[in-house]
Amino acid sequence: MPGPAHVLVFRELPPEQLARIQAQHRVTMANPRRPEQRAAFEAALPTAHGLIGSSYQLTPELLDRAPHLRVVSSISVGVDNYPLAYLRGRGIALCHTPGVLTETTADLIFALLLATSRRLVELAQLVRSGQWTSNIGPSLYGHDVHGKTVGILGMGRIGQALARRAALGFGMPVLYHSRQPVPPETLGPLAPLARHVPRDELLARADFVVCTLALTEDTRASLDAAAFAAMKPGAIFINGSRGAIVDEVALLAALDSGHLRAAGLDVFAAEPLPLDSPLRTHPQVVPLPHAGSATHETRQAMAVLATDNLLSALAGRLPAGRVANA
Ligand code: 8YV
Repeated sequence: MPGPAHVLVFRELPPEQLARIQAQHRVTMANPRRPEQRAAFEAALPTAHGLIGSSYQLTPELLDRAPHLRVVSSISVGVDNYPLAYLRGRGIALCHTPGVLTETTADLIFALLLATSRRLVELAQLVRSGQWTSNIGPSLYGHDVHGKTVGILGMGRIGQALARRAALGFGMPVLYHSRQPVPPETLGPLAPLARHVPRDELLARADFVVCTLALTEDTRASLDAAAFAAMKPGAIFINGSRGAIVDEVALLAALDSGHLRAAGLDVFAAEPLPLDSPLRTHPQVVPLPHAGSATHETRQAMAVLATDNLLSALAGRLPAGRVANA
């Protein structure tokens, strides 16, 4: 593309990444999630060649207002905020940041397994509130994590990283369900330890059911009342991918009935979680603010890769993080 482009930055970037873009292109900073910046965001669309950001649904209606758009670079691995077919139809490159957040996100998901099963939030609150006045008794005991069966829905990079932690670090039998079994050469040391099973078998046998699925039309609301009912009594449900995959009303019912022991949730159908959501204060829920990739190291790596992707695409080169089939 001859000459400088116009780049619309719709999520805050680290200053040095912003400077890399400003060194080559004209930049407009406008985060539409901030109501006072929405007008500036929409005013910049008609002349934008590139968009970089995350956490905002870019609809075809919005993108129709950007006739010169050549690339959307998302600071995320998930691409559920973007209309893939529409972008493909217009020949607009969509880029994301796979790989750089895998281990960080798997760490947090595994922390949710430990926090729910060992009741870490309750116990910390007991101490913080000054109520630790004697040895804790059975009413505050948790349940072991090591040696229990973990069932992973979706066995992509994050699912496999989680399986490694579980199988190799905690001696946990691993069951997983995905469209296709993962080739043994890809699983590596996990190959003899992680079994691909039908979804219903996973739900019926797992002590921990962990969702690492991408949000697609197939997975939207797929974890519903029937799925929760199929889970083992006393199982713990963990969601580290997208809230819209879960029927939250059905999840609450499964917790309130006592069928599920607990839920660890880093993602919700509406984010930030509305104050009136019963999931926010439910005694058996450990709720986190979509913090999967939220470490200094990883958010920096995501910003660098997203900036690389944007600059490559605007220079007519194939970006490393180009989303396949988009
Ligand atoms: C992002 C994530 O931080 O990468 C993803 O898909 O969910 C997180 O790492 C989040 O999307 C940004 O809002």
